[in-house]
Amino acid sequence: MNHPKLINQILEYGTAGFRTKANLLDHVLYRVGILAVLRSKFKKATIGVMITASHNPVEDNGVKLVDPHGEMLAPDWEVIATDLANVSDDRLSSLIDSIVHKWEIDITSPSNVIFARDTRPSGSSLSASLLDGIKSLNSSFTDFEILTTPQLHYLVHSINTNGLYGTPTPEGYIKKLSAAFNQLHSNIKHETTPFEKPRIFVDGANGVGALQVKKMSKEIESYITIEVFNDATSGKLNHMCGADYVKIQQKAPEGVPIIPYERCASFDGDADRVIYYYFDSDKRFHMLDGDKIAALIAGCISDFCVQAGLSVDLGVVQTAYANGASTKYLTDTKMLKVACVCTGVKHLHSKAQEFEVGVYFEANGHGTVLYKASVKQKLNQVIQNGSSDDSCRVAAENLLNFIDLTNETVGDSISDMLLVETALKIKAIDVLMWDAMYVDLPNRQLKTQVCDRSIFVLTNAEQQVVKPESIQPKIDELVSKYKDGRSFVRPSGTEDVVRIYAEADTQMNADWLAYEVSLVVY
Ligand code: NG1
Ligand code: ZN
Repeated sequence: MNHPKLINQILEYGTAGFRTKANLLDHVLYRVGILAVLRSKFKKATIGVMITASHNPVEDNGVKLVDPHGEMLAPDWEVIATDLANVSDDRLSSLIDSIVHKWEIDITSPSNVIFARDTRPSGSSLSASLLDGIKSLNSSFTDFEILTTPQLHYLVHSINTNGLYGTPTPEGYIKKLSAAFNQLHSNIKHETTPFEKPRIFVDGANGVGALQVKKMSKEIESYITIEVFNDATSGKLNHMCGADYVKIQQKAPEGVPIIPYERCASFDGDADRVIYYYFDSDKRFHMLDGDKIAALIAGCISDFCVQAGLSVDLGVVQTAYANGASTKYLTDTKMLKVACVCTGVKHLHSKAQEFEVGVYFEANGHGTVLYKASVKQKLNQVIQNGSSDDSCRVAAENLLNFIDLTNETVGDSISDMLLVETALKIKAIDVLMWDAMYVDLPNRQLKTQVCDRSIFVLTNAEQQVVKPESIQPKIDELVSKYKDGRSFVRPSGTEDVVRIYAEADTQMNADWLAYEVSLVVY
């Protein structure tokens, strides 16, 4: 038996696919290879497989499937994935037969699987196991080796649209984004504010994002200087650096110089999240997270639409982790529609699809923008009509390039960073003015281990506990003691913990509220 299952621990395909210690994953990767081929035959399309554990420690690894249009695996196949990963070796072949039978898969039809991995040392042997699984069903495949998660999503979508979305190569990805960025920046002219060429410090989390952003920076160096730190040459992946570290610790990563008012961006280990930050003249740290990125980008798109004379249905999708001040700013000041959904990209992505333009971001910096085809048609119409108003046409062109600069398949550190840089330039604002859009409510996120996190049943976009019944009244009581208080708990989908979130009028109060709530669930 190839890649025998040597552990009894049950692994579940969750929001991040399978994720655990790398040394427990060999048989899982082999079986995911088989799963990807079956999915490819079923969908009659190319399927992607990404080997990564994102922001988690370097000893962990994980694997997730990418569906034909670069989206997450459909929920009904998450169940199949879980079954395949956990079945005993002697029942594996009969389970495969029953999947083929139940889903009426033509096993003789062609299939194609593409895969890539992040920079984790365990990645190459896990990708060999995956390949054995793919080969066991004689599928065609391409190993793209080390890429960011969003690059793989881009490739899957590009292949399945025959290159319509972009040239289906890693170089095609760099070219598509850099061409859009250069075009936008050559269009932007500020008569009154001659901006210097901007500079940004990137914390690459010692991962794949550092390698890829260096390639990108060469293509766009006429308009921006990107200096990369924590660039995977020596430091440990995600250790004291990266987007998750910065967001959760609310402090700067190690390895990036501290220069007041210098814009800095931290990526995570597979480069699908980005968090901005800067220091003021007193060397005080200020963070601009996914909520602030969403506010900036949504505002910029809304301005483009107004200038192009278009009315579009634009909405912002958040989760309960969004800072209360950001929700208030978007609804009260910007008058935008805001939806709150359960944590996990698939929930945000599908809600965003309901809008003509759906901007979705998790506070942790994962997000993107989705555009309905109708928006692109309307913009092309404005350009074709040769509007007498030149600013109308320029705005339409700019928004079309903004769309091309967006990785619409999934959150993307590089693409999102370039969108932010473009929005700042277009609005002629610096990081301070961006930060001043609204003031974050002080907040704290904690996590705690519990005996069995599966006992938690939640409602209202995971903001209230239904079961165990005793918990929610206690949280409500604690929250009522704090000015501007808000708090919720939810079991993590990626770690064996329960997360606690709290915000309040002062940092001390947010810390206390989070601590007190953690005692309720402990
Ligand atoms: P869990 O572990 O379920 O909280 C975390 C993030 C999600 C999402 C997933 C996938 C927070 C609070 N949670 O999920 O938003 O990004 O990882 O990686 O940031
Ligand atoms: Zn990630």
